[in-house]
Amino acid sequence: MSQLPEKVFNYVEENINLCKPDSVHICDGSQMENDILLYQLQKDGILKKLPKYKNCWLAKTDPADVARVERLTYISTELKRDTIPTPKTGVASQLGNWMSPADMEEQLFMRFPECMKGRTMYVIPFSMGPIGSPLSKIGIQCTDSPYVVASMNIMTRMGVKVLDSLKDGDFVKCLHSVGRPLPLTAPLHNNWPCDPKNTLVAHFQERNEICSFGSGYGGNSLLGKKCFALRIGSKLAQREGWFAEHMLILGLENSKGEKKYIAAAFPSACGKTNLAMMTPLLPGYKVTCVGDDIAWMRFDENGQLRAINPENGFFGVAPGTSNKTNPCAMDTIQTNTIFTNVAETSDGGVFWEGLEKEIDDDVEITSWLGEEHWTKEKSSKTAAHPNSRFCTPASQCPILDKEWECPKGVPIDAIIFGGRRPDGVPLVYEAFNWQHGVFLGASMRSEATAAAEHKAKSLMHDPFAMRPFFGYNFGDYLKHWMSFQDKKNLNLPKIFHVNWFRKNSEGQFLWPGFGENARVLDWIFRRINNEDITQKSPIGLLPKFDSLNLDGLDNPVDLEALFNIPKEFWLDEVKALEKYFEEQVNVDLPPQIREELKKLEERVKNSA
Ligand code: GTP
Ligand code: SPV
Ligand code: MN
Repeated sequence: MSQLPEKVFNYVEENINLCKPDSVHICDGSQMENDILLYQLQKDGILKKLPKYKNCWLAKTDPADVARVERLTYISTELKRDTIPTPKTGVASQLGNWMSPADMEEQLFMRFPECMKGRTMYVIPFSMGPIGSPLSKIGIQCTDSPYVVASMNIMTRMGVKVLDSLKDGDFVKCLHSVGRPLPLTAPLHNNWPCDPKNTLVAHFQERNEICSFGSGYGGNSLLGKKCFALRIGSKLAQREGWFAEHMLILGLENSKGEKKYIAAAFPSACGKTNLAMMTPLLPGYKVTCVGDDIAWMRFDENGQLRAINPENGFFGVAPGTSNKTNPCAMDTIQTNTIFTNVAETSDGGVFWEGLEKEIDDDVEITSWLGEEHWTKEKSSKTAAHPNSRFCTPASQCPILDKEWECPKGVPIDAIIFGGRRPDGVPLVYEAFNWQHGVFLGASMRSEATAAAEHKAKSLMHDPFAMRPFFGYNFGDYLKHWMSFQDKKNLNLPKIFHVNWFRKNSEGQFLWPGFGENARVLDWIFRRINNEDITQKSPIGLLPKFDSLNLDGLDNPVDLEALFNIPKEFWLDEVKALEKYFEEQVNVDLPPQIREELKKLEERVKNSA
């Protein structure tokens, strides 16, 4: 304790006085510490060893604690307007939840005092981004969950070594408790302590502080991820002139050895991990992975946009991951991985929807809910929870980019937006310019997924894939993005929109997706080189006839169905966007976005 820098010491002491843990453990980040922790987690029945693999573990949570809780996630600023745009009268904001710092203090005071009694408080110094990179930031998380420590050890650079680069500098304060002091007053489910009734995830922007109570799961508890890297991060980025985004980063190399880096924002569970690790099915191309979820980006002194991945591991959606769809992820998770809420097999392995063809016929499956001899035919429930995840070290990814820890970041040549759009939205199109590109980000919509508490299948607005993660007023966020248009000597990347999820009238995907998405990346690559392969459409630049490389595709695709732009659909889309912007962003909407919407409407109206 006494070796901690003074500011850190004071923060830890405050938390000890508030939460009253029985003991305190400062994480050194060593292998031995991790081994002991995993042993303890196993002894306490929180993790189960998976003997089929090396150092792999299974956690099953309380079934009431399986995803982020957006409605219990708040940003606290003195002025409400600094957190969310004032919606139109009578409309509830969908762009985040605000509470005044005073009211939030009161809420926290009802939860945190003595919340760690009988437990150990772990102090985790961690770096988001390579240690010492000028783009990196440091956090200190105090938590009473050893599962969180083991996960943070994978997801961040963690341990006392981080404190060297802190010196007198500032850090983001992160306090987390599962909210179940000992002795327990009610039994646990699956030995998973949590307090869903009192869950609260709070962010104080003015003092770079996060307090999370009651949930042990994912983005609620691994505070470096969504809370720090996106919500606090986006605010830091606005103040300091950079971007903190819900984006993957990939490297793309063609057969001539020419290389580009691309960042892409898709909403949760819409394909970032898959794209970041894809095995291209278009010969000649190589994809390398820099990050699968979050990008911190800044223009350098030459006006080149550069990105780092602030994370150190992947917290990826398990269902749908297989050797067919994502062999690189499958390779990555064979060792040193913590699985949460997946099903287990009688040979000591894991199972989830999508692995049907990859398990032996004679193994038995036990579902995430503990249903033994689970079969698809017999059971009404899925084997794995739809938001079940693997937590695995990035360093194990077979296609990890050589420059992934480069302190100055990798140069970004294109930005992609996308989502799950069953109708009307073409496979790929390019923005006319930066302003139109920002409009495309602002206009993103997608089918709801299991990564949060929403009902699936409804179409939700999810601008920039950031709706659950904005750290400040979305109108101001748009102004921040727009501000770069007028800055001198910036090499603004081209912006694209993709949709792997368009369906035919039978409800089948029109595009094979996964490794075949390399064909779309190829088109984007050639556009970065300014090849003349576009044609104008009312919504943006579409691939010229025949410019998308379809050579060697297993099954023919219906290009007309993939690329047509139905006039009625787009007139409705314009109306939906107009309503959304008017109701949700209201007076905070930058005029340029309103202008782009008007121009879109005109172009669609005047189209054939
Ligand atoms: P978060 O970690 O929640 O941010 O999700 P993500 O954006 O990383 O999504 P991920 O890559 O894990 O994919 C989520 C789901 O989408 C999985 O079930 C995938 O199988 C599916 N998916 C990914 N790419 C494609 C694609 O190109 N086509 C189709 N049809 N499905 C895809
Ligand atoms: C997401 O929901 O976008 C995730 C998972 O990446 S979580 O860490 O739970 O936010
Ligand atoms: Mn994500």
